[in-house]
Amino acid sequence: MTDRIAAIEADITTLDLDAIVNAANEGLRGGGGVDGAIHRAAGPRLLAACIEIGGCPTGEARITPGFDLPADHVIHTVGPVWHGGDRGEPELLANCYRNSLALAVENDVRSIAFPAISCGIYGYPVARAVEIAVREVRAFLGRDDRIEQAIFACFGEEMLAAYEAVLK
Ligand code: AR6
Repeated sequence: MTDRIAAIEADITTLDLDAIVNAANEGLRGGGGVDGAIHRAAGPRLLAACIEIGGCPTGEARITPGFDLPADHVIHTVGPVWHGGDRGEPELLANCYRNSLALAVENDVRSIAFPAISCGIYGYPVARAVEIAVREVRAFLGRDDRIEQAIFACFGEEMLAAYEAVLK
């Protein structure tokens, strides 16, 4: 069970998996952070596919091809903006992981990587977000064996340490 979930220090755009998850915004129009990196690496067809989809409410997920990325698919999910924690942020963040994984299995995705959704521009406290991410991915993989590998792609040593503290 534990070997199906791992945290590694990596630029998520370099990972050759069935899917990588993007921490997008509701407009699905690209942006900064990991979203910008994914759009740059996937090429302009990704933005065209996102425009076609139209948008994605916070907590939900949408799927596109990976285009020029090594990954076959991009699952775009929209994390909550942190407002202090009493505006449903924990549940919305949990929904990002649940809905991304549900969409993954619907699309025969067996290997997937997540960035630390909401932990950058959206300001979610890292320790709290990591706890939710690990809890939700563990719970999903525990009840569904179709995901063979789930990776937390950490940008920087500090983020890796935050995941390792919760995973062990
Ligand atoms: N690989 C892995 N992780 C990364 C990468 C990368 N290449 N680049 C950044 N990170 P953020 P959010 C980490 O801000 O907080 C965008 O403008 C980063 O260090 O990308 O959900 C969207 O369009 C941080 O730990 O996402 C939205 O408007 C984590 O990814 C908004 O930002 C998430 O940081 C979403 O904000």
